[in-house]
Amino acid sequence: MTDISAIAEIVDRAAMTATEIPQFSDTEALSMDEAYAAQALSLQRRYARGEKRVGIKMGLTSRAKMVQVGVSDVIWGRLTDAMREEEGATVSLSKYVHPRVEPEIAFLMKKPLSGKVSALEAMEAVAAIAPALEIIDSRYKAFKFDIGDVIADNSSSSGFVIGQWSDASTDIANLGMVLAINGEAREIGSSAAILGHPVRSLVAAARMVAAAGEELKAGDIVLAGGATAAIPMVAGQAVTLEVERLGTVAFNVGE
Ligand code: OOG
Ligand code: MG
Repeated sequence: MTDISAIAEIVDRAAMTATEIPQFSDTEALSMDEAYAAQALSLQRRYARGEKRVGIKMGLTSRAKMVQVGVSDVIWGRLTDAMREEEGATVSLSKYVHPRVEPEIAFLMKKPLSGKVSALEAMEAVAAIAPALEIIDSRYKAFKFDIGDVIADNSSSSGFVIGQWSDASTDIANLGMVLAINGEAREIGSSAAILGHPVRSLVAAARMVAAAGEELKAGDIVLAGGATAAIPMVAGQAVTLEVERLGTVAFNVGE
């Protein structure tokens, strides 16, 4: 039988100490249920150390992301206050194993949401929308994992930066997104790459948290998932995301 609490401790320690670990699937693959149970338990360990849950992130909601990591199911993970980096901050590489950055859209919830909801119901629960950069850092060697591995590892959550909030009525169906490094465009995409429309990611989020007995709460942040492939972070990079209509969000990569 798989020891879920032992797995939770391994992934928690790996994230806390920025140390890489072998994939569980090298020896015995985790089922999705086991992996989500391990993720939930690993987050309990963070909460016990004083971190606060601030929302969730959706993952593998675009083709580009699925292709990059070779996993093609939508997944989710939890965000805590300790993962948040300020807009314009210099983010130190020392906290991470082999971080990557990817362009996202963030929702701020004004009402609780969970279970089977329509796109309209989902949008009615949104207070604001912002451009966002997610810093993902798989704790597995060579950034390689199967679906159970990545879910247990909190879906590679490790950092995020949120730009200025815009009105929730902003049309986000097909917004140009340009991820630039040191002023040079490196990944170009559209918000439509996120499940056809980012609101579908929010609909999926409501359904998936409900399956775990949880809900999206007022004040929660929901990251909709990377619209393009992620870019490895290297010291000295100035990372900027410009989203049509929503504006820009940026940070610098330090040593
Ligand atoms: C898994 C997390 C995926 C996204 O936005 O698709 C994710 C990974 O790529 O390590 O955050
Ligand atoms: Mg992401």
